[in-house]
Amino acid sequence: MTETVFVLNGPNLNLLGTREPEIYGSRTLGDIEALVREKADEVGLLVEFRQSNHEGDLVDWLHEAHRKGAKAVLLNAAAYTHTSIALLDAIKAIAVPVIEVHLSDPGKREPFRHLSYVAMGAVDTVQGMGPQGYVVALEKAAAL
Ligand code: CA2
Repeated sequence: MTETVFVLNGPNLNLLGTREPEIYGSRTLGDIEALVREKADEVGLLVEFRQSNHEGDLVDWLHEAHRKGAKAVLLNAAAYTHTSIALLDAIKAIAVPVIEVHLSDPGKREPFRHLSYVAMGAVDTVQGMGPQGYVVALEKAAAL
């Protein structure tokens, strides 16, 4: 049976490629999805690629990944990374390993981005590599 990896993206990431290219690059979330799907085909994984601006959607999708027996979740929770105990609780509540992903390196940015609730539950973090970080995270998920 082919295993599935959920790739979940948080608020404002739907705007990628339209603003702040000096921080997030010029590629769109659709471009990143294409990169992820290419790697998934190569390593024999299915991908559920989603984005929401709503915290509860991300919580629901973490539960869904668990219910459906996903192999892993790649989670770029965007700003919710730094605020959401609800996401941390969801990550801890599910048996599916979560790999945290960020395009930028939040640790090298404003102090309010240095705390990551997601990291407290994630098995690994890939950050500061731009879109390629999603590919690296998928390779890590494949190896779990
Ligand atoms: O580097 C990342 O991937 C972040 O998760 C991006 C979040 C930020 O709050 C995190 O600290 C680090 C912000 C995503 C906002 O996306 C935009 C897309 C286009 C234009 C402006 C923002």
